[in-house]
Amino acid sequence: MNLFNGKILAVTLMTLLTLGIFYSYILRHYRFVVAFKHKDKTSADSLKYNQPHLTENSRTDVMTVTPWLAPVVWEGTFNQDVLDSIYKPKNISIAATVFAVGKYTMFLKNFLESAEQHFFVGFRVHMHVFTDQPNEVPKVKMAAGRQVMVHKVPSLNRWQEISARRMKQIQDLIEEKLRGNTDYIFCLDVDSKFHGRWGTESLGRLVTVVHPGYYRDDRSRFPYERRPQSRAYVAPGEGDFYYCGGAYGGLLQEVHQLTKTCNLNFEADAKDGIEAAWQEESHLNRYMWINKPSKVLSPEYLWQDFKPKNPEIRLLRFSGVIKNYADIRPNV
Ligand code: UD2
Repeated sequence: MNLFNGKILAVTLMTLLTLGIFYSYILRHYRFVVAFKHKDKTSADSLKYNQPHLTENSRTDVMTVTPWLAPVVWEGTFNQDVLDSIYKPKNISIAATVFAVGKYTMFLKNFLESAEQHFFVGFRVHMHVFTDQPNEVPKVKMAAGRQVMVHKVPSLNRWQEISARRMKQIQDLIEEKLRGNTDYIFCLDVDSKFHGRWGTESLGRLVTVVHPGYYRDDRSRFPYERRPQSRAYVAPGEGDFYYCGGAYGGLLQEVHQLTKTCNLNFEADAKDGIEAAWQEESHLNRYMWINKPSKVLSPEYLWQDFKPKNPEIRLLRFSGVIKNYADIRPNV
């Protein structure tokens, strides 16, 4: 009898154990199915792409990370599908500013049309055009979720002022119109055209572009402001790269801090009767020396049409057009 009861007990325990294992398997499988069903199709984990290898580098001909560990973005260093799949579900909003004062309105059509083809395609973009002649802003067909917004600004009779005053107007735009509805902002020169993708790979906290004219040079040749009495001063033996005034950006609050600081320094210099060698570009360079950018864009992101393409430039994305300064600027 005892033996019989023992056998029943053992069989019961075995059955319960088997059922338990089977139940936990079903439960795990069921959870997996549920998770799979709810998976966002645009998220990175649904993408198939080549395995990244720590012992391989896709670009060995150029610097791909700065000494302060900021990525330097070149064609071949990123996977655009992975990046887009990270930012797409976030529904980010990107603002771009562009100034066209006086004869520079002639550049707007190409700038805006090429931006539609290459600048954050498929994302929410607001192009903020600042001009003294709103009637001269061309009507450009924009994709859904993208818009041109025109802001009237006074015409000035010195190109140096037009260029430098942009910082204050960008600061005001952020404070008055963009806070709370925009994630990232890029500030761009109008006398330029997009030729290739400029997208999510360029996003970062504080983003700047290395100037195409100086990236192979020793820093002693960079055209930094060299007079110590200017707030844009960079001492000999200092400075990382020479950055363009024609393209920079990042998170809204970071660009706010940058434009506010550069503008304050520009104004304080003006009170002292000094204008930095390259106006706001000099102040930007000083700022980036002190506040290291979190992402550095290679000169693919602002080339100059008059320069032959160097071999390290595998994809030209944005480039300054050839222009006759004497014809288009209000002063020489
Ligand atoms: C460089 C910089 C520029 C700025 C300037 C120094 C690049 C590619 N460009 O360009 O950003 O830092 O040095 O001040 O890095 N503008 C007008 N109307 C005018 C004059 C200028 O709208 O009459 C605006 C326009 O948006 C133009 C920008 O100011 O793109 C810069 O002026 P620029 O292109 O004449 O200056 P540049 O070529 O010396």
